[in-house]
Amino acid sequence: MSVVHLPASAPAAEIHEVLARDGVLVIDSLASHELIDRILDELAPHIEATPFGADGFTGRNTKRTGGLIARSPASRELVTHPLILDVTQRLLHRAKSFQLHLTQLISIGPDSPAQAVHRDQWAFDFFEFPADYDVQCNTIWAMTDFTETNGATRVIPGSTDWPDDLGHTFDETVPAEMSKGSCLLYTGKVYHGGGANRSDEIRRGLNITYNVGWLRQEENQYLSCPAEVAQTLDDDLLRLMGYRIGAYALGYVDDTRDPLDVLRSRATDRDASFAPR
Ligand SMILES: O=C(O)CCC(=O)C(=O)O
Ligand SMILES: [Fe+2]
Repeated sequence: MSVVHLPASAPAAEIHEVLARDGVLVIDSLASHELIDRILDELAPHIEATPFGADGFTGRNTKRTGGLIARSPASRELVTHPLILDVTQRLLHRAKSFQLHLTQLISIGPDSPAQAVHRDQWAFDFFEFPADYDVQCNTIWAMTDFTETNGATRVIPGSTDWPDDLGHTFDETVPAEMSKGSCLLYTGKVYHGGGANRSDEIRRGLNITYNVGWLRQEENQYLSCPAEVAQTLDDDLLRLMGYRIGAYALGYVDDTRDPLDVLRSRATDRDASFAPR
């Protein structure tokens, strides 16, 4: 089974339908090359300073550069992409809210082996979420072309309802090939993994993921983005980063204050403070 490709003009409902069915798809040419290049320029010194992975899973010849909200103002355009947020809302509709889970530029160097085939929702301590409850919606934006040779993400379309099993292999997967600026969308349940890079170039993918508001975020947004930078961001982005109350009362500050009000040094409207927003 191969990966479905839809054009950037596809409606959110159609994208969600394929995502819910296959667990994965590619939206072609969703971001301009100009935006991708601007993000890579902003990140260049940070990529340089990023250490290689410490184990086989993170990749000993792979760099994972995070903290993008603070480090790359241009990346905020991808984090808040309206079509992606619309599809995410549809996939994670069972929860009251969703939030930014992580931002990570994944640079797979030449001669890297493939990553182990896994589910991203295993990050939640391998908890077996119900088959009809999605907790995560993920993107990988192609910052370079993704080819089978340079390490395009490997996926198993249709594997979302399979039992948890650490033993799936590369042979069961297909490469999600796509052009620079395209976006791979996949759920927390679909089996996948970074591909082997057998080329002489670096494969770069920008992993931006979202999870339901009642689960912990993988990247700590409150410390990855310094408060003085956070104070310059608009409310919608801050709420997406987690400056909000999740579900009924998750994440409040001291006397049940809303975290966004604390950041803005203003009083919380008591009547509205626990209302889902
Ligand atoms: O880099 C990729 O293509 C996929 C990486 C991935 O799945 C992960 O790190 O969880
Ligand atoms: Fe993954």
